[in-house]
Amino acid sequence: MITMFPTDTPVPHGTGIVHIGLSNFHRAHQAVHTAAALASVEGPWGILGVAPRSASVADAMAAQANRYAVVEISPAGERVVVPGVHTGTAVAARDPQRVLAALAAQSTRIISLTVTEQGYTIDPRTGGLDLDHPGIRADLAGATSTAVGLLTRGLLRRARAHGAPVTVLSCDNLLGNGDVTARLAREFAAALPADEAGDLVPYLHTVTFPNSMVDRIVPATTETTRAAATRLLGADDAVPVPAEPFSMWALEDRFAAGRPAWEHTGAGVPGAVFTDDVAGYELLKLRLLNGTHSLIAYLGALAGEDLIARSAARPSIRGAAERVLHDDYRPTVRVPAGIDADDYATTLFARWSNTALGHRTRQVGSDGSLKLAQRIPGPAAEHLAAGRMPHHLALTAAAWLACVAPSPGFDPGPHAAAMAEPARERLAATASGPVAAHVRAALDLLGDPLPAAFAERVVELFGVVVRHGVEAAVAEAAGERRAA
Ligand code: CS2
Repeated sequence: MITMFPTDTPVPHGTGIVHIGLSNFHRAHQAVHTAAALASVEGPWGILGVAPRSASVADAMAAQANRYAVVEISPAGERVVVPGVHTGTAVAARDPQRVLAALAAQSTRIISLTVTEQGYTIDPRTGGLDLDHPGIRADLAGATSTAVGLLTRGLLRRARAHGAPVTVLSCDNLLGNGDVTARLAREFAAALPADEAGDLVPYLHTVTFPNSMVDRIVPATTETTRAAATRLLGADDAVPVPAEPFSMWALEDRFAAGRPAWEHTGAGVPGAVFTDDVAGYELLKLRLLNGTHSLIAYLGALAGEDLIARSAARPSIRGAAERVLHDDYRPTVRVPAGIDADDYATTLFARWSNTALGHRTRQVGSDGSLKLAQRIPGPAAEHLAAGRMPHHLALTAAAWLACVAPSPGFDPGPHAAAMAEPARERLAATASGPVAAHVRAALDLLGDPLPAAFAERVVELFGVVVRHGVEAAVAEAAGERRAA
């Protein structure tokens, strides 16, 4: 039996969007903003939600007429929104031909992505496509196992079938996410056999790749989320999504074949901002929010905290977070017109203090080698070039390493152990050797080579964390104690 939840959103006519990555984030961000847009201006903007591999969310949504609840949670209370904008779901690994056909359909005007930092198969040394990645190698030979392979093969079909315009919209936390996606698609196309490349390369020039900044804290679904959804909907939902009330989206208005009226407020979220200064929004968010978030997560996990809100409530971690945000990140960003940096920072600390949300340190701490590549080397290089040591960026790197590849004999605790880290094995290989070499190998994974002085500071702080713990390392980074 199909459960229909009540929704204010009219069922969209037409599926103008194919979205790759049926994550909680997509379902609580782009889907809700699309519901707001459609409530104001109708259009063919239904979304086909494509899960890359796992069928669980796709199948559960299909059994619920593609609907689910977004449960907004804050200490002030709970509220439910049912976006109702998906017109179908698919699983790429199970049904690649159906997904390729949808990507190639003339009615598809936007292909959007939330595949997380690691889903882009980037080589951190070049910032371009990792042509040695086994999935990319398979996809160049005809498979569709990676997001870049799937997307680009879909675009090749479009080029061959009709050449109708389309926009590719990345909604992940990557600096210049549209530009990066365009580069990856071009590099994939260039590596294809000559006949395929010959058809695809000219078509790619017609595809637009707007940059976008996305922001909403969206934890993993738990039994608490399900219970809240049941209470608020009066029906069971197998796949509800918890989210904070805050949501923000800033995009470049470069859409080759139209777009939903995302500038409209509704469904509990403010309208998206269309701007030529997405870079300003991205830097502000990736550094002040995501960078500081990482430090709170790693220090918190090491201090035994399961939740971000409880970590941020510890005076020492709160102090370190203030320092990394104000001393190390803020001087490296140009605040976009209309945003007050002090208010922005104050709001961040309020968002991180949402005790009801249940956002876990292990979630923010996962995939650190890929996330920190976006959060540490750029701002660190700026400070070091100006002759200043960014102590709290060094502390972030040290705390990450202590969580995912500690020295033998140091137990980082269960929350650190539960963090996913694709480079865990590689990092483990150097963990029992000299700390300087271990730190160097870890920093190399983050890309941009940083001056030796930064690595030395990470070595010192890593030593303090594993010998004396979080409080001592925070004091050391703040200059209140000498390295022991
Ligand atoms: C977090 C982000 O997991 C993380 O790395 O920093 O997911 C963060 O919650 C979102 O980007 C908020 O928009």
